[in-house]
Amino acid sequence: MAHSPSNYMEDKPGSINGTTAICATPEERIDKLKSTPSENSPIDLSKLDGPDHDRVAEEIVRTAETLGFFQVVNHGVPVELLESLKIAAHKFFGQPPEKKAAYRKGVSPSPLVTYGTSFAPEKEKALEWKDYVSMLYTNDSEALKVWPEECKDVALEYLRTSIKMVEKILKILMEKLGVTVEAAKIDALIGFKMVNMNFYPTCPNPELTVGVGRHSDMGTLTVLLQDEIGGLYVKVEENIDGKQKGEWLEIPPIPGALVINVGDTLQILSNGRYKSAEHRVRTTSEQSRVSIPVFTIPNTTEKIGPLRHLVERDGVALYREVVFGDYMKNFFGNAHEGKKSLDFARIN
Ligand SMILES: O=C(O)CCC(=O)C(=O)O
Repeated sequence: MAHSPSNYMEDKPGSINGTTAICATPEERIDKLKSTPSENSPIDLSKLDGPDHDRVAEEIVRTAETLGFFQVVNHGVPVELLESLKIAAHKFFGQPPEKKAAYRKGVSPSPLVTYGTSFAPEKEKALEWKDYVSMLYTNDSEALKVWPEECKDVALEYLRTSIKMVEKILKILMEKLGVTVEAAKIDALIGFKMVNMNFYPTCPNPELTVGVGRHSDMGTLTVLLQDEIGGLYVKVEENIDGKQKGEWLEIPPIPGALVINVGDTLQILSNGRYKSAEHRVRTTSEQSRVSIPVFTIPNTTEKIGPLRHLVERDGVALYREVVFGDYMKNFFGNAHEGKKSLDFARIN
């Protein structure tokens, strides 16, 4: 590949200049023809408040136990806000490179805001074809003070409204594990919150690159808004509903819907019952794409391990107890490599 995206920010010597830096290795490239779109209908969360509560709750549990990925509608995040978020993301990334570079690691005026490219550029064999801005949440007034002007108001409203939905879904998933759900426990599991905005510039040769490499999320639940371009793929972990283990399903954009995925923390807590979802992103040559995840993550001091009664029931613990801060350090210390992040806690 001769050239990098026009507003790609990475300038480390020896990385973006070499052709290998942005060409994914053949086994990591995404063959669109070797994947099928997921046909799962989105789950209507408003039905949790009516007579269909149990059926909808069961559907959430079942998808968390199988694919670890589902889409939701009537989720409580206003649809107009979703549109404003996409506009704000384009506004942020459409700025001149030097404006965005002001938020790079090491120079950003606040440790809560980081602008970067790829996941762990110094570790990856090939850079991901994306830029991102990451906004860590501590409290409203700090967010409004230090998050980028172009997107702070909508990002904060998105965080507030999606957290309510996350709490609802998490409560259902924890209850199904037989856990009495105290507000404090839920708070600890999603104590650390972050809104990211991802920008995937158009790519002249999408078949040679990756937008985001294969990975699972480290946290509890992730909420994702994707625009109408498409390109998000999830790996089928076990044969189910006519889908074969190892197959990649495309999660099609659905207007007004949000994508939810299970993270490693829930897989560990549930002793493997809930599946953190391995996913990746393909770029396109036609239009740039934006996606906006909200990551909900345990507090760094929280101890994460399989729930005791599940270990008793299963007769074996699949994971050891880890302090979440250590898990996180290991996660960020390595390049994306599927669900390898879970090995840090796995008991062989
Ligand atoms: O862009 C997407 O659809 C997914 C992004 C993602 O996986 C991430 O930011 O970790």
